[in-house]
Amino acid sequence: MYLSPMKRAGIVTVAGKPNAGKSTMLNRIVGQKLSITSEKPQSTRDRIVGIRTTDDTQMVLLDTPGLLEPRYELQRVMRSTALNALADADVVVYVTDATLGPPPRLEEAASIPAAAGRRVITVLNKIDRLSAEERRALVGHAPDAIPFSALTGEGVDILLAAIAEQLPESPFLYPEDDISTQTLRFFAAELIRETALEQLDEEVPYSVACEVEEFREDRSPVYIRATIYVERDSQKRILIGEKGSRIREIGRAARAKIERLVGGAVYLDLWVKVLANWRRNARALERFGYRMPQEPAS
Ligand SMILES: Nc1nc2c(ncn2[C@@H]2O[C@H](COP(=O)(O)OP(=O)(O)OP(=O)(O)O)[C@@H](O)[C@H]2O)c(=O)[nH]1
Ligand SMILES: [Mg+2]
Repeated sequence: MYLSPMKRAGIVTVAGKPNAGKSTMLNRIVGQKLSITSEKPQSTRDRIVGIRTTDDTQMVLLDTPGLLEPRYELQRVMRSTALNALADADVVVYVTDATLGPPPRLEEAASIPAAAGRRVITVLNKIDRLSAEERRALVGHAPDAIPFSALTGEGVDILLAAIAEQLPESPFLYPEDDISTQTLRFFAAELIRETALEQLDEEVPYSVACEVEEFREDRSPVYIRATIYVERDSQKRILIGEKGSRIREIGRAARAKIERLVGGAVYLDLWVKVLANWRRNARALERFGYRMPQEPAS
């Protein structure tokens, strides 16, 4: 009798310090741009789900906000989101920035207690930025970590094999064709926020939130009405720019990204509003869909 080999499936949480390259890695592994990326730290604020399914293995990858010491409510929510995703993990991929030298242990980097049984694969990301000599020295210091580049794809096969080996035997958790559990509407809001991150400087990008109020897929072009929120009038003026030039440029670039996402023409109706100090306001955070801490974040 022929028995088909047992499948493997599980949750793979991608965690680490801000700006280490977690989101770029998730996109590389899933093979599609899902999670927004930015050269500015703290771009990811929520748990982003990306699913990679091959013949016998399904990885449900959770991208997470960079781990840091929170200074205000939004950062507390981000930290608790990351810690909850770590608690849910079958396997943790700890992404570190190779240009910063030998990485501390995850527990140290994240100021969390060591958890017995947590399976952690450490990745030395951005290895493409090291000289051959720097690379040899780093690998000597961290022999168990995987040299990796989310940018060039170096190390991907080694990482995927290491993850697969650690995943529990299990039937698939989602249909084989799914690549995420989040909606197009959610990703559209994220792409608008990513574009704002690209085009704004200093404090303004951190004060930006985006809400999609209407998403009409039954229309052609797809109609999307969205609002970018900032925290102060002065930020609103910067965001709108001279005679509306800045917001028009953000809208144009964001629309092009959303068109790639939905695979068709989009009409983006973009507005700017002020919601004073929303980052420090639990009610506002909830309204933007950020997950409030279920337990006190450590
Ligand atoms: N050279 C190089 N740059 C990389 C690599 N991976 C990511 N980057 C860059 O590093 C920056 C941060 O990448 P992200 O993927 O946004 O980092 P993140 O860890 O998700 O950051 P947060 O969400 O803010 O915590 C971006 O400018 C990326 O293009 C890599 O392997 N090599
Ligand atoms: Mg990120």
